[in-house]
Amino acid sequence: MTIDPEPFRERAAAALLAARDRTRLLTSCIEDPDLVAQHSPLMSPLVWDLTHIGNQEEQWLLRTVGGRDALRPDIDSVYDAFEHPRAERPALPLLPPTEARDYVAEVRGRVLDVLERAELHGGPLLSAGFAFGMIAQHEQQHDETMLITHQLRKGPPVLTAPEPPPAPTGPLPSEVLVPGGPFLMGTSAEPWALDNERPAHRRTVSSFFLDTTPVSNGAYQRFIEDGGYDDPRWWAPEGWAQVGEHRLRAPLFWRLEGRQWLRRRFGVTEPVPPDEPVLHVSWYEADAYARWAGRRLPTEAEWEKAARHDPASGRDRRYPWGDADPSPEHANLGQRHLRPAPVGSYPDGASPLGVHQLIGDVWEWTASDFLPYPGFAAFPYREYSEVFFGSAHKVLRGGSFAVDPVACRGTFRNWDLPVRRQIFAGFRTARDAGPAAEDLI
Ligand code: AVJ
Ligand code: FE
Repeated sequence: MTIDPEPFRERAAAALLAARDRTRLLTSCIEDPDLVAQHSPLMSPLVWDLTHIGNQEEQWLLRTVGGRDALRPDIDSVYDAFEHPRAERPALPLLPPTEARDYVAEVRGRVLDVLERAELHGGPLLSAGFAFGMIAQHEQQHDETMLITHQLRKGPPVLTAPEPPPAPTGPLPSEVLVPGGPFLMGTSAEPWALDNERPAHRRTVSSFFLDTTPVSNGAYQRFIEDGGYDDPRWWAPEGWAQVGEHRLRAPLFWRLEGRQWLRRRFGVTEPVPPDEPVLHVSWYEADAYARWAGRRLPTEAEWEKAARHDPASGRDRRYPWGDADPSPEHANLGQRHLRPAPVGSYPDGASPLGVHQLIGDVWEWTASDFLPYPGFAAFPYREYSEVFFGSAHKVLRGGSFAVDPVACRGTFRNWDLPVRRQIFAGFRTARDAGPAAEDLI
């Protein structure tokens, strides 16, 4: 007789497997000394991320959910992100690459055994397999972090991927009117949504115009050439200070050769493609561009309404295209390509109002601070979200080409410091529609 497995087990095993394939790719394409080296003080050595992935999996899935004995309790503290800031991690007694690989493989073997046949513990942690979904998302998030480290690393290219599909020809309107009114923000239904996305609650936004696509490199270049980096009028005071202190002239990884902008991308130096969403700008740069353009960044609520609300049915869906899981026709996700796709790509992923590329390509900076929703409850640990709430961090939405579908939804919230430039972030702009627009609706 076979035991009837709970329906989440297959999905959980597939999500863990997909994450591990990617982790293996990112940690096997360079030699061991490059795994141990620190390629930027902003990042951990890759081998720290690798073992941290396994250690989190051991703590949550093996010990808590599986009720099994600890495998390596002695290393918990070395791989606790809160005990050791990134800059200090190279000096820690890290497991060397071979031991790190053996450790994560051993944890995974035991976890799959737990998943397949054991009695599972954990109450709400296990509802719809949440703990497994959380750990698969955690691994994918560190895979994106490791991809950022690869981008910062000097040296010849080691990663390859096919080019994204070309954008369909034909001009799109530059902006779309999103009608004001209430919608349901956040979720209480999505089984693997993280604590900061919960609970679903009513929000009302006024009518606003939103860019049809993310801001392109070509548009951003016009800001540069118009002296955007020389004019304090466009900048928040802290942003202007960053421009001065670090002599910013352009997005991270760009440099001018003669009159041409070049960029470095995963070890390749190439001309900046004008039709691609701009990448590697800080919140301050995004904010300054928007002010220069006579516009502003959208709030987080505006972004989510544009991405989820279907005015025809009045429903709030999981994605701009509806409730179906993302496919390669919908969005540029999952490191399938090593760059954003040209603006106007993915017509099948557009929202009912015709907003493109809300999901995938580039994380989009929003105007909003990272704050809890009404009714927020930290789950399962305060250090995932709660300790970051406040005015220090800005919210990013939509996910980049480096985000896996398991860690990407219309409700998903990312956050970072407004000075950050190494993350795969761009933006789009908005403007108030004003009372006159109510007549257009
Ligand atoms: C949600 C991307 C900001 O990488 O710092 C990883 C995700 N949390 N391990 C981060 C996370 C714990 C987090 N971000
Ligand atoms: Fe982590």
